[in-house]
This record gives sequence, structure tokens and C-alpha cells, in this order.
Amino acid sequence: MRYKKKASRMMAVSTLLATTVLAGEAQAGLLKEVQERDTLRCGVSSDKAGFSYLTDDGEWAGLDVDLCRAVAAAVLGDAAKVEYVVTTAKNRFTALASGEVDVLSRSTTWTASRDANLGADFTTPWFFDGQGFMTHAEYGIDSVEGLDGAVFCLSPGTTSEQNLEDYFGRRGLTYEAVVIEKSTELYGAFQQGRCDAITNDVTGLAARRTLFSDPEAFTLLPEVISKEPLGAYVPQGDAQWRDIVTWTAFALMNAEELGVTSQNAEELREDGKRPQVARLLGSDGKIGERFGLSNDWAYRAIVQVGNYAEVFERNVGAETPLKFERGHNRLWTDGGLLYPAPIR
Ligand SMILES: N[C@@H](CCC(=O)N[C@@H](CS)C(=O)NCC(=O)O)C(=O)O
Repeated sequence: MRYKKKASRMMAVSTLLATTVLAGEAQAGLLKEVQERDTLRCGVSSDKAGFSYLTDDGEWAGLDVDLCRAVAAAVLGDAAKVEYVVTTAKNRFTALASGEVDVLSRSTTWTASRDANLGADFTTPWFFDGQGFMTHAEYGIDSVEGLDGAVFCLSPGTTSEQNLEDYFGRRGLTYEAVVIEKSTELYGAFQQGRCDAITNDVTGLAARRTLFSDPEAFTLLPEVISKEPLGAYVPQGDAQWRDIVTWTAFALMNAEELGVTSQNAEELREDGKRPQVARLLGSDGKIGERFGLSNDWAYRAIVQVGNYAEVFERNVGAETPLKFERGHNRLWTDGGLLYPAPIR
């Protein structure tokens, strides 16, 4: 009896090993390609202050850019090994499905139709947003109802376009659309008065407004009309790659939850006192290897990019021109929506 039990357990182990090996063989996907190329190609937006923009030193920076950097640190050991590919809202999914980019990290909302149709798989929300409205301050409008009959500047291929149609349609409000693909031209047209209003993710509106020559001349209205869970998409059907991008985002959130920062990660990794921290930083367990990475994958991302709080504060927090509050983007332990699955 005892012998039998042992034999069946041995069989279970060998089946498990075979499955693991098979999974390993099936893994000749994007991870291998990115490692061989030694560069991550990340699809981003341009001119979005705090999220994805070129600094005066010609470096890419922002909250969306930091996700690309974290993945490069986890996969290639170096946050700088990223080639940034500027995409528009309209061409972003083609860039992903055609293999032009390995990851799309550009204020893209997770929706059912995108997950189902566009050759893309969503990873996990990186920033919870909602759709808002901006108009010319001189109109003296204080709510969306005041925009009945307005001309809107719209970005094609966005959820903003669809939500506007729903929201206005349901209320019997009307609008005219001026559709412009490139964001700089879109916001330029709005500033020049070609449209009465513009609608997009609230953060997008606020971010672009900081770049206006006269930000005070434009008002953000109070209504937020939709849920916009933004995060990275990867090409469809590469489970290993999707896991890597998803868990890199979770790693930075877990780091915040556990009090691990870019500054103390090295020390905490060596002291090994807390099992959760040791697993996250790779001083215990082989989680990195299971993803096809080295066990210090998360450690490298945290040291080079910071935990989620560091990323948030550096790019869009109180000390930046955007001065965003954490709001929905607080950890669940602080009443927010960030609930990173456990690394164990
Ligand atoms: N989250 C929305 C909207 C994202 C979006 O594309 N926003 C605008 C403004 S921030 C944009 O980038 N438009 C111009 C461009 O594609 O360059 C979506 O996924 O559709």
C-alpha cells in the first residue's frame, strides 16, 4: 500500500516534469526573441506629460515608459535597453499584432472587444482612469450638459469616441466631430479654437494641458463618464510573455505593499528576514526561473525603476506639474484598486 502510494506520487512528479519541459519548449516566443535582440520594443504615445514624453535631455520618461523600463530590467537586466516606438491611438493595435512592438504601454484601456478582436492580450491595469471633458474657459461652461451642440476634437480608435456617443446619445445631446489622428495636431486644433471641446482620459487631458501655452484658458469639467483601466497589452497567444509583463507590474505594486524601495531592496534582499520579501527579491525560491528569467528579475526592476509609489510620485505625483492624487491608484490596503496578486 505504502509502496503503491509512493509510486503514484512519483508518477505525478514525472508527469509534472514532462509538462514543465513541454511548456519550456513551447516558450520559443517573444521572450527568446527579445533576449536575442537584447532590446525591448515598446509602443508608446508621444507628448503625454507624466506618462510618455521625451525630456529636454532626449530621454523617454513617464509612468507608461517606466513599465517598459521595468520589463527591460526584468528580462534583459537593464532598464535602458528599450527601443521606443511612437504609436497613435489608431495604429497601436496594428503595431502590436504585426510584431512591430513587443509591448504596448500607452494609456490603452482594457475592453472586451479589444481583448477579443485585435490580436492583443491585456496584462493588468497599471493606472485606473476615467473619461473627462475640457473646454475653453471663456465659454463659462461648468458641466457637460453645457456642451450640447458643441464641436468636439476626437482621437480616432479610442474608447473616448465611443463613450461620447453613448453619453450624448442617451441624454439627447448632439455634437459634431473633428477627427484628428496625431495627438499634437489634435490638441493644437483644440487650442486654436477649431473645436469647442475635447474629451479623453482625464489624465490625458490634464497632461496635455500642462503643455499648452496658456493652460488657464481651458477648463476641465467635473464629470467623469467612464471606467478606463489602462495598462499594457501584448501580442495575443504568448502566455509566457503575457505572464512576464503582468508579473513585472505586480512586482512593483507588491514592492510598495511590502515596503521595498529602489533604495532598500539590496539590504532587504540580503537580510532575508521576511519570506514574502525574500521571494519577491529572489533570495528565496525559483519564481524567476519559472518565468524563463533569472530569479532576481523583480529585484532588478525594483532597483532600477522603483516600486509603484516611487514610479507614481516621480512622474505624476504631488511634486510634479500634474500633482495627481493617488485616488483609485492607491493600494487596496489604503482603500485603492491596486490589488497585486501574491508572488509566491
Ligand atoms: N484610453 C483610451 C484613450 C487613449 C488615447 O489614445 N488618448 C489620446 C489622448 S491622451 C491619444 O493618445 N490620442 C492621440 C494619439 O493617439 O497620439 C483608449 O484606450 O482608447
